[in-house]
Amino acid sequence: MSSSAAAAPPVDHTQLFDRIAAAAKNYPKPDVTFGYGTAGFRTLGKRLPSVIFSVGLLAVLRSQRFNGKAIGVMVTASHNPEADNGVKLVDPAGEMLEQSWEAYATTLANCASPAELVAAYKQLAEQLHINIGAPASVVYAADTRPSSPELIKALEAALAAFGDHVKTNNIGVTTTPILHYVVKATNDTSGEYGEPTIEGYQKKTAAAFKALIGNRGPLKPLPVDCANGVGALSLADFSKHIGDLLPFRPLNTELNKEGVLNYQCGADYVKTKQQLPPSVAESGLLNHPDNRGASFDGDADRLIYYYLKGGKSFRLLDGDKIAVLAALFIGDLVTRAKLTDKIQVGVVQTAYANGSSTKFIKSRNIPVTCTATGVKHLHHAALNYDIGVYFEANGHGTVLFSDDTIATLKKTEPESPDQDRAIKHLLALSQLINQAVGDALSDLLLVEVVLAHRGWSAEEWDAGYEDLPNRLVKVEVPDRHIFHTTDAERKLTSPAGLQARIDEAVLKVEQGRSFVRPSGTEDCVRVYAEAATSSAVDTLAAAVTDLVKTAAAEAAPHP
Ligand code: G16
Repeated sequence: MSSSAAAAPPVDHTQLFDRIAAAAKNYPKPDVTFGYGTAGFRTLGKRLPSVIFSVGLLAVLRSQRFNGKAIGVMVTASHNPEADNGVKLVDPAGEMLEQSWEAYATTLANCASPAELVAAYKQLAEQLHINIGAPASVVYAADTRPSSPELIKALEAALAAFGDHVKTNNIGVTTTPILHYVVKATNDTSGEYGEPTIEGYQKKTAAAFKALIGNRGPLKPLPVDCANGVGALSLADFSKHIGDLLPFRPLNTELNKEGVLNYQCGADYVKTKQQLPPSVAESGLLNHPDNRGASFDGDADRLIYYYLKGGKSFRLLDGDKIAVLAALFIGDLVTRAKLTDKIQVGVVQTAYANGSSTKFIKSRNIPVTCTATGVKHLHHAALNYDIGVYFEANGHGTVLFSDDTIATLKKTEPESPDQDRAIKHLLALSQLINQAVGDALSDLLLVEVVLAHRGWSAEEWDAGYEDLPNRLVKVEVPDRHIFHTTDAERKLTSPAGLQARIDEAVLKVEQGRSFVRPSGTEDCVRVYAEAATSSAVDTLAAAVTDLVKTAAAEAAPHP
């Protein structure tokens, strides 16, 4: 492996296959069927070495498909428990792997022996007309999980089989969004996106943040729950670039203690339990009504805000609230920039979006699209807008500015100082917000910018609309794969008859809505319910959970 990929001698295919087979022997496949899910492969870390090895092979093929552009490999299980791990591929523009290739990843991951793997790899290359001797480039990183170093070794073993034809860049332990950024920046031939390094990300983000805050700083200290994950590192690094402009109060920053990653902390905990992590509550940092706090997840691609109303009662500011805050602010800037005829702002959500948020956004004449769960689906839909604001309720999301929008902003001659400021702010936002993928740190800075510009506290931000009471339940079932959905995952097509029973339960409660879908990252089925009152939503969530358990038990094979 080296940086001289283009100059390497031709590849002897037979020798390459032999090297792959020899290396693959060290990574035998366990007796598990793997599937490329919502965000790549996810399961117990100890089951994954063979999968990571096969992902290394696919990353090389994918890069060759794009004439040697860099492909990313991220080793992480994000919000999952510490014992889990995962891996996903990142496409050249920093986006999630194109969906048609997910099936190829699954095929390679399920090869039972080195010989089968080589045969499948060879067949895939032939089918896709890819020259396996062509140069390739792979950028990779991992989060802080204990199983990550072993998995990185498995990835490197696969890449090493290609010798000098594969250029590699191990950027080390970092967040998922930074890996996406580095991939995008590496492939950006214009050189405008930023330096393709972790430091380049920090510098670019800090410069945009400083420009947007201007003389509105320093901002009030912000407690940030880092979920005992890699976000703690990037937050500390970033802090050095902005000094006291936004003083962080980092919490849950234990990276070397066993069992603490995502445990009783982090964005998923807050969103699911609808309460402060005990550590944040105990810190007392939120006791003042004007204070706000934020939680990342284990790889810092999700962000949830919260505050204590009156210094006491917990209020959640989730992905929906962030989407509304961002969309209205950006919409106002577009109006002030006098570009409403050229730039359309739209919002993309999933079925998990609170019904009140969707209603509120529509009431402001902002179009809303609903997609299936998974950043890949939202990102794709957001590209249909000039400025696409996409957020999952769980705190995953970003804002995408189309190339045409950037060009329009750059070429518009302002006729007033206010129009000039609005254009400059929009351009700075496009630099601040990670254009590759949802990013907890850059989203946090976006929220802080909007609050500073509006002069709002968290409570004022929250005042726009009232969430309908809602519940999110994880239901463990013998086989989640029997659950199939349609209509952006809002309806079940199987098990037979279950959807009709859910519909009946929904009709019994005021403003009821509920849906069921299999998780793509955990071994469970997720039940979402919302209704007019807290007791009604409890009743609905319990009823649907029971229906799911009964249907799953009926479908399970009897001993
Ligand atoms: C991943 C995906 C998200 C998705 C989440 C939960 O998040 O990137 O788009 O919302 O999984 O998915 P599911 O309900 O299918 O388990 P993360 O933070 O784990 O990478």
